[in-house]
Amino acid sequence: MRLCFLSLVVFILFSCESKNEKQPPNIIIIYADDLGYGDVSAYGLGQLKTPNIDRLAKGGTRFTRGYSSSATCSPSRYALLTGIYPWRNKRAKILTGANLIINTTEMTLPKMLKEKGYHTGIVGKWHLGLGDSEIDYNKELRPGPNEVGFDYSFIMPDTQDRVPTVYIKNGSIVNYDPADPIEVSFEKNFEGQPTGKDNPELLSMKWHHGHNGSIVNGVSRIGYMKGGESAKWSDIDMADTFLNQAQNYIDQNQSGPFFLMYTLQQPHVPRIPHPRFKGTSGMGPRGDVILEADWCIGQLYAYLEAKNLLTNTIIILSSDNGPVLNDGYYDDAVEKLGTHTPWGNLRGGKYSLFEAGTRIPFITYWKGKIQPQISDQLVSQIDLFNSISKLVGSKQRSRDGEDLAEVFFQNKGMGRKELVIEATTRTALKSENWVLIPPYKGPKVGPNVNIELGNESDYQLYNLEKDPSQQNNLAQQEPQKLAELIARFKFIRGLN
Ligand code: NG6
Ligand code: CA
Repeated sequence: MRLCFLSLVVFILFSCESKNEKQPPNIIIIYADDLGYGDVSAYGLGQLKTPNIDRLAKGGTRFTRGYSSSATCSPSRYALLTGIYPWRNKRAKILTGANLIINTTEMTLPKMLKEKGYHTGIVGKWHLGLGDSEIDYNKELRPGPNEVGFDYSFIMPDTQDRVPTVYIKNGSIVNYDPADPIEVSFEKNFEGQPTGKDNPELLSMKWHHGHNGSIVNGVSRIGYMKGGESAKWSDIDMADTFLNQAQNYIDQNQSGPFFLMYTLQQPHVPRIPHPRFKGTSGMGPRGDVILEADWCIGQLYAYLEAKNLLTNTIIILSSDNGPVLNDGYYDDAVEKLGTHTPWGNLRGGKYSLFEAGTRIPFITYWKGKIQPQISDQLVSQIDLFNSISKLVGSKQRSRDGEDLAEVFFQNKGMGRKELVIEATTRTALKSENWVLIPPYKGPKVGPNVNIELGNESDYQLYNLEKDPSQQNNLAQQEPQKLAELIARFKFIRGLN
């Protein structure tokens, strides 16, 4: 009898083991919004403490030369999901109330994973557009995430600073009341609706530039909105809402394999932490919401651990673009920064062609599989499609990504040799340790945001190995290198 019982236990253990071995790993991409290279303490360059991100960084591969595809949001997200350079798609620009910019016939990361038997979900910020003609928020909002490969979606449509300030679950507005229809305009206000411009007395956080439209929860946004009272989100609860959604998604799909995009709203403006985090960083709301995001990541990690999912789940953490302090509200981001350096030792920030625009925290973590390592291989989010495709045994390959599965998930192999990055429709080339920035018209420093954008009347050439902060333009001294990189840049971009 006892023997019989024992062999049953052995059998069960063995079959669980072999099921896990055969099943491809779950994949979670944690994607922050405007988190800088120096904002994560594991990078050792700033003052904020992010212990939960650090745990992933210290237990996995922390990339020192990991790039987003663009220095702004929508283009980076487009490239991550498609493996296609955003500058190939005219509509892949910062979106405001726009239509979906991914063609529903296009191959995407979640579609590819679905083909391999994954359940796919996205929770958090979307910012890739909705619908294919004029958007009516009182109807199903399709096509959207569910039409480009996600089985489940719980999203905010654009950003916290844009209307409509509502969540959308699988194409429908959460808590929608048909008796209170939603109207949205980015051109003009609806009669009788207060705005940040006309009613500053109603604001709990004042706008600095842009962001003077409809007021929701004491904060004025980009655009105008009327109706939808019961559907409006609570900003202070957003982090908890997305975390709970992410955990529910994992709970429901724990038999796996699942793919979850957990797209955090922090630290994009308006920065409105839950009161639990208010004042915790000493750096004002920007620091506080980063600590809030870090806490959420810790909670997600603990949840996976409690469910025994850690050894069969890959966690990839990154950010859609570099940091910005004043992005449109008076929120003390500049005043309370102290000695913290969100951009680390890099030049520029969000919107910039300089390094801090696109070089961002980039970490891959897989307990027991990826050994702790700091990697200086050149990698980009645009490579995740091909690399994950390789990992799960799919034959799908995107046009612009490279297969860096070994670099991302196996502590070996070589990264890219070269990469084109984008910043508000301008592009630049990274080639090994060199950076080429073509001449662009426009201000050297972005008005209001006070970030060096990379615009110069002539070519700029930097050697990052010797000059990580891009202080010495070598275009004059290195004519041969310059000519070589100009030729490569024009070739890749198809310019002549
Ligand atoms: C800009 C907004 C900025 C931010 C950005 C998008 C103004 C003046 N500025 O147009 O606040 O919302 O768009 O950021 O409105 S991103 O991270 O989603 O790309
Ligand atoms: Ca962003």
